[in-house]
Amino acid sequence: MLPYYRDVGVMLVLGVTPFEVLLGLLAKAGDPSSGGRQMSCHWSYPAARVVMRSSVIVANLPHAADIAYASKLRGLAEVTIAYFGEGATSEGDFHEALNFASIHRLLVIFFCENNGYAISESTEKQMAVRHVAERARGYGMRHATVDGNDVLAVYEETRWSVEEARRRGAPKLIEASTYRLGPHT
Ligand SMILES: Cc1ncc(C[n+]2csc(CCOP(=O)(O)OP(=O)(O)O)c2C)c(N)n1
Ligand SMILES: [Mg+2]
Repeated sequence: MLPYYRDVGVMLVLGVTPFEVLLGLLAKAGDPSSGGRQMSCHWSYPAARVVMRSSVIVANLPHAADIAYASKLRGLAEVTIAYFGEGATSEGDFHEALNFASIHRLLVIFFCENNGYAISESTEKQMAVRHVAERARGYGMRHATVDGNDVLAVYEETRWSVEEARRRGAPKLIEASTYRLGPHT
């Protein structure tokens, strides 16, 4: 699991407690991600197989493809999930990661949380397609769109996609549509 900095929800589902989230926000030694040394929400949680992300947008996607490649070489049915914003899809690493995952038929779910903005750039200003999911076709990859404000729909789609990845032996791109209600940070 390679979560994004928006993924408090993902981390709570994986077993991180609200108290531990607050320890991270207040840079306390008990913060499970980094002992309070990294910026908050830069998750790391070895017990749940969560890999620490860097602050560099999209860098977690090639890492996800590489981890899935390692799983394949080891003959394991592990599925890797990487989360990111729609802004990440305008950067080169996004395309390299999806291309690599598709060619090698890796068990990786690319999960885009499209909140309409990348800091101050609206979606229309940074991509010529309406939906991030449309980009999957260029890599011969399956895709799905889901209402990102419907937690049960997101859970269902994710669960289904993990099983589908194992069954088909192939990656998938999910786009969850949501809206950024507040400022960037
Ligand atoms: C490579 C890189 N460029 C720029 C930044 C600065 N930056 C941090 S968050 C962000 C916007 C990301 O937008 P999006 O991917 O849509 O995610 P969101 O914050 O909207 O969830 C940018 C440009 C960065 N961290 N890394
Ligand atoms: Mg965004």
